[in-house]
Amino acid sequence: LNRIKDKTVLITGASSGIGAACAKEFASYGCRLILAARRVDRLEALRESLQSEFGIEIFVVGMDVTHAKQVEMVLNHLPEAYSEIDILVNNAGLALGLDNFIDDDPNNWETMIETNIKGFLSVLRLISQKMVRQGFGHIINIGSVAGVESYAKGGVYCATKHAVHAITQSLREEMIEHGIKVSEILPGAVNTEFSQVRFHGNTERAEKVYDGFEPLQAEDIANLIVYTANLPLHVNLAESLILAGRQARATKVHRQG
Ligand code: NDP
Ligand code: 8X3
Repeated sequence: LNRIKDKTVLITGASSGIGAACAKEFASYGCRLILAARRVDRLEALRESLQSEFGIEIFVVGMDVTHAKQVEMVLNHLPEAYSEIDILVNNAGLALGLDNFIDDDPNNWETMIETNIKGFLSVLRLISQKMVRQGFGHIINIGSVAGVESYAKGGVYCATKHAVHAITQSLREEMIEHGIKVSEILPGAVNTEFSQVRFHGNTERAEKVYDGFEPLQAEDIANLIVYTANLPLHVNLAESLILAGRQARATKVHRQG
């Protein structure tokens, strides 16, 4: 049953990985899409391919979530046809570095906090306000297994995802009186550009993360996100922890070969 046909979906971080896979999955349900990220060339290419495959309406916009003013300009001035947002996939985010705390580069911390907490909040605030005015909506925040446990060398990334987890739980409580659902997806190891970004383009180190086991794919997460969005109004799949088949915790993976 398709309950989300013609719904308008805003996806942040749509230029790659989980966000791009979500764009395709929502497109296959006939949704109207707003795709946001910094790399507009990638978004344009995605728009072309999804429009020709699914014939849907797509609005592409360059938006750096760390620039609060830009986020406000973009989200408060959406074209008329896209001005009501039914579903937010608040996905833009990144990890930088995997080093002992005492050796780590504080610039990495700064960027993760700016993006995963403050950028995440900028989008969340404006869209929550919009949804309350509309009287409907569904917010789907992308947390992480790192938001419910912590591991050595990843303290600050884990902290940012713990923030996503806390804010999601808190907002869920505030939004029930407005009929707005707030959900969180908490993925384990997903093979996207995540590790390339984390290790500043060191492909060898990035590939090692997924050595010897089959990681999740972006499409696995997109399927769960769309499943969550497509549930009936009286059901909220509030928190979904999704791990790889051979994964028990963030850093506990069974590797073979
Ligand atoms: P990717 O690196 O493939 O995608 C990240 C996306 O975030 C890109 O589209 C990027 O777009 C966007 N982004 C990053 N910084 C900004 C910014 N300042 N402004 C706007 N957009 C930005 O990684 P994933 O798809 O894996 O990551 C998506 C989300 O999933 C993140 O929040 C991540 O923390 C989370 N996650 C990932 C897991 C994994 O193992 N891969 C596991 C658990 C959670 P652009 O660079 O064009 O701006
Ligand atoms: C990404 C998953 O385990 O690298 O959030 O932190 S992990």
